[in-house]
Amino acid sequence: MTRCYIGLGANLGEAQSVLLAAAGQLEDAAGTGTFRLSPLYRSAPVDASGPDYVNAVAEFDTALDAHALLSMLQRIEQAHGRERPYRNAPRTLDLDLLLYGDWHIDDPDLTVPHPRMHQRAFVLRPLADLAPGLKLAQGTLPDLIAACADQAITRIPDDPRR
Ligand code: PH2
Ligand code: MG
Ligand code: MG
Repeated sequence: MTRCYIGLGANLGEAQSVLLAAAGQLEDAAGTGTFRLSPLYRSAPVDASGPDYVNAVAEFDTALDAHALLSMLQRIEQAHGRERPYRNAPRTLDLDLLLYGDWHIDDPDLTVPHPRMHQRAFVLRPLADLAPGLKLAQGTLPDLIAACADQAITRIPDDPRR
């Protein structure tokens, strides 16, 4: 089994429910074992425009290899796309493979660790909630988080119903 971290993002009107539904699908697909979802964050778009995003990170152990995991993420993204055909936006949900064990993968369709994760507060903040001691090649999470202090991000209060 390999411990993986998945970045979840959505910026539709119902972004939070989309994201929580996707997290449930990830948990189901992950099967037995640990599954943890970080707190949710609202974040201003980084290198993008449009509404604010809801972001989170999921952690679980998987028996899938990295490419099979990527296919699973794409299937879940597509399922949400198909459920909202009236939207013009091509992407209603973004599931990014951030970390796959300590693997380094540099394939045309998959780069792990995610090449921009160390610069994005919307990844680093929820990742630090789950794994505060984790170190990336670029530095510790607290140091990397301090370096993107200019990015607007707030934690969404926990919903006691979930
Ligand atoms: N995803 C992007 C580009 N910019 N900004 C925020 N705040 N959250 C995201 O998930 C995000 C982004 C491309 O995937
Ligand atoms: Mg992304
Ligand atoms: Mg993506």
